[in-house]
Amino acid sequence: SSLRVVYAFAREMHPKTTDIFIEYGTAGFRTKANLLEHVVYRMGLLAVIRSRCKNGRTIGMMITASHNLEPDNGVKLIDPDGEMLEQSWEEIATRLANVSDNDLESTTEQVIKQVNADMGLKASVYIGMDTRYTSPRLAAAAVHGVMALKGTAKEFGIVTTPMLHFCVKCRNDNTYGTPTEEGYYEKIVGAFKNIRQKLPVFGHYNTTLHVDGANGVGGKKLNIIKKTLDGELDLVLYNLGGNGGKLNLNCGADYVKVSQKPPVGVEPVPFQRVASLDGDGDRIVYYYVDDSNNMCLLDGDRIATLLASYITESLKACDATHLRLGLVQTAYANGGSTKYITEDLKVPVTCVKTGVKHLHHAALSYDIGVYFEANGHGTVVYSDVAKSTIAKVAQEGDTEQRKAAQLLLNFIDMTNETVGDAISDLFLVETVLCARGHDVRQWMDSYKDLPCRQLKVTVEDRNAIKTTDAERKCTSPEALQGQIDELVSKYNSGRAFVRPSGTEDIVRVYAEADTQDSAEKLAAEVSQAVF
Ligand code: 16G
Ligand code: ZN
Repeated sequence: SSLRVVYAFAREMHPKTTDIFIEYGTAGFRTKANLLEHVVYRMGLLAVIRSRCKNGRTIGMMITASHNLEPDNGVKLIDPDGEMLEQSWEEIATRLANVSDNDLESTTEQVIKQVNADMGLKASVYIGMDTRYTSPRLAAAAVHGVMALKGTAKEFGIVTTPMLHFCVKCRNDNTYGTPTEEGYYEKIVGAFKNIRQKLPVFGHYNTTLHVDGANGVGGKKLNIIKKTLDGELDLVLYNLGGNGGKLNLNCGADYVKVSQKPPVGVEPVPFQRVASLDGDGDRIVYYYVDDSNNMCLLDGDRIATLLASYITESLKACDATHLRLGLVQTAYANGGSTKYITEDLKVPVTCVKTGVKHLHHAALSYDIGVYFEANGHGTVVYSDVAKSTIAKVAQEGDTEQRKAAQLLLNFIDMTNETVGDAISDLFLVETVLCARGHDVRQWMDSYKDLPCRQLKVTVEDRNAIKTTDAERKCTSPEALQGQIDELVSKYNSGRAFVRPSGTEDIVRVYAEADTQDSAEKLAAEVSQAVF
């Protein structure tokens, strides 16, 4: 058959050169770039099969390893609504990635049967990549995979991960926007400009924002956006990838969050507002240094509470408080934030397992769901009911209500609802700060974080650790949770948990307590118990 030729081609062009088992994890496949070519080729095949299962709707393929350093790369698939690949397909992806070249043909046939794909249908795949030097070669392998099964591949070149999610969504639902990079700017940046015409700058808000681009794609795109802004926001950009700056090295959202240090290349100026993006532009954290040069981090929890409180106020102004607003967090959310959200904002909180897909899914069960990981990945999702209710108020409410609702509609347009998006989130945060006339200190003053510490522990088999209750309780090894409980009980406001990492061969330990000293001690003691 003609497919025979396809598999022979795969063996020659994108041979499997390693026996190391690779798994479709929390963020797709991610490993050293030189181990990935056959994997990406095979994901091209799978994307075509997936598209045909979805009646020819477009599937996305993003080549990136996000916040990992330059030598790594990765690939993940995007479902037709711009969401992460459906979980039940992860096992299929893993199987296809690991079979030998000889078994590729029969395994592909098996998969096609198993998922009942009609291979007579057309298929469409959108392919994007980050700035890594290994990305173009991998994107080419992706295209080969798509063409091998007679799908249509469209390459977007270098885009942020959320831009590709957005384009996939738009391609399958043209009410959401135009499926191009320009369409993205038009909708998201356009909405921001609209809002700024309605909101005068006042109070302590300063239109200058400093941004660390992690030497990745997010900074590059902000540099394009910057030229289209007209005083609404003055972006001062750092770490744009020039001058030998290395991707994610001592910079970017992950570095800033985990090390709690300012990124290289950004001079610490007291109380200056800085945003730090990650390597593929789907995460953002803010920070400033105070007058004693202390690092003050405004992470995903802070952004989530800022957005949730603003939307709550907007719903009141629209007289639409019957819409159920909820917030979704993971076990990493600081206890201080959870307390503030439930007790002060009176917004319900759901806690789920680490990984964007879990948060996104849980957020969809509210009329308006705000979700963020503490690491800065998150967004807001609005149900159709929420959107139509607000649109109705914008038409039929009294003058004040109409004004509030129109502003909220712009706010929704500015949101990339498909996935966490550093650029969209940046505009959302800037809007709320501007609307309130707030600077970073006033933002920080809304609640107090509990001191915390994260540690990594290397163990023989990280999967020996099993958890339940959104990873907050450990079920195996059997005695471990008892030990953790006992350690935690010695500290005021103590909390700790352990979980196997989904992206590295380690166990992660998290601890918080009333003082930094206690948090450090508790984390160290729990690590000992794991080891
Ligand atoms: C991935 C996840 C991120 C999660 C992180 C946890 C996506 C797109 N990304 O980067 O949400 O926080 O993994 O890593 O789902 P860990 O399992 O190593 O702690
Ligand atoms: Zn990322």
